[in-house]
Amino acid sequence: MNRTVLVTGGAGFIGSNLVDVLLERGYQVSILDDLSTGSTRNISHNLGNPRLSFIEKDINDISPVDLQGVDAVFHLAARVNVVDSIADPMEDARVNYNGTLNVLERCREAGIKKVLFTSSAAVYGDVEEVPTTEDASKEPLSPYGNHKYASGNLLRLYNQIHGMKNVIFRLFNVYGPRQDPSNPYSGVISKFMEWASKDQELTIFGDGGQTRDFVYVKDVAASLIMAYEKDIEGTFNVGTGSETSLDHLANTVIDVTGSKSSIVHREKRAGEIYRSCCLNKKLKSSLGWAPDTSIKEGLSKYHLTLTFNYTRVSKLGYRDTLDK
Ligand code: UD2
Repeated sequence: MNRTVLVTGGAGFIGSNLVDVLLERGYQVSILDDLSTGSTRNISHNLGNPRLSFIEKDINDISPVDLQGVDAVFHLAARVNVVDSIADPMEDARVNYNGTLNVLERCREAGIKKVLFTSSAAVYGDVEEVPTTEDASKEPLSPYGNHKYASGNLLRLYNQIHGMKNVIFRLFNVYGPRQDPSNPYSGVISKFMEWASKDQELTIFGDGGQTRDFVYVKDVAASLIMAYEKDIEGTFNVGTGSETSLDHLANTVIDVTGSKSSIVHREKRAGEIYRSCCLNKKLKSSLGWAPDTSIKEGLSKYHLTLTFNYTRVSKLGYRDTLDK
């Protein structure tokens, strides 16, 4: 197998974790990232690696030169803020839809045979079927979800018309090292971990009974690589298949971090779905393994990376998951 790959969004939260595992497994990796939300901080520990190159560029400007010698593209670059996508749907479309189209067009011209794309649970909207299968209805509630869905359709079209193979991963609530807690709409776990480390209150919006399927970022990275190495194709939910309530999450964060934080409940967020969880049978049967780090285990590993030398601990984390 050719081990030269390009990762769009490789300086972001999920992308940089993916790059760590790719390099560990001996791949030659190009990162293409415009650093709009990603950061060189996330990849600085790898910048001296001769098997890594970094191209600072918007996915709308990707050129044939960037794809020379590349066998497959992991397309992760995106604007991920749902609220921003409602405030500025044109910009969301420019990056999340047109950007994907440009990646596919340049890949077609360069003769690239496979694109692996990270879509989102946001394509389903407020679906009745929980746990949710890949075939559930798709009624996205935001331009972000809509553009992720439409981009998945582009990949299917490129498969039908040009024979380009694809993997579409619909990610549920991903958490772990390098998730940025600074935005009001950052992932809840990154915020809880930060508050807990300072013994500040953990704020739960609503009654705390709402659930999410929290999946550890290293499991997502390992699954993406397995999907490439096993040459599977198609659309897959990526989650643990377990629901965790926000009350349980907050208590587990306090437990794992040994924090003195208390928990407060505030008014629920408008327009929010109550339950979210995936059925991950399709991914499990196709890969023979799936993201299934328990919430307590994932939070403990995440906490370790915040507390001790990140690179050393993260390597242990990868070894754990890939050796399964
Ligand atoms: C997730 C995705 C989003 C989109 C959406 C689709 C993340 C970070 N976001 O949004 O991109 O795909 O799913 O359904 O994965 N909460 C609190 N306190 C806080 C912050 C959040 O209680 O300080 C609650 C929030 O009300 C919600 C849960 O935590 O019930 C998860 O919130 P989130 O913002 O991490 O993710 P979510 O599911 O809204």
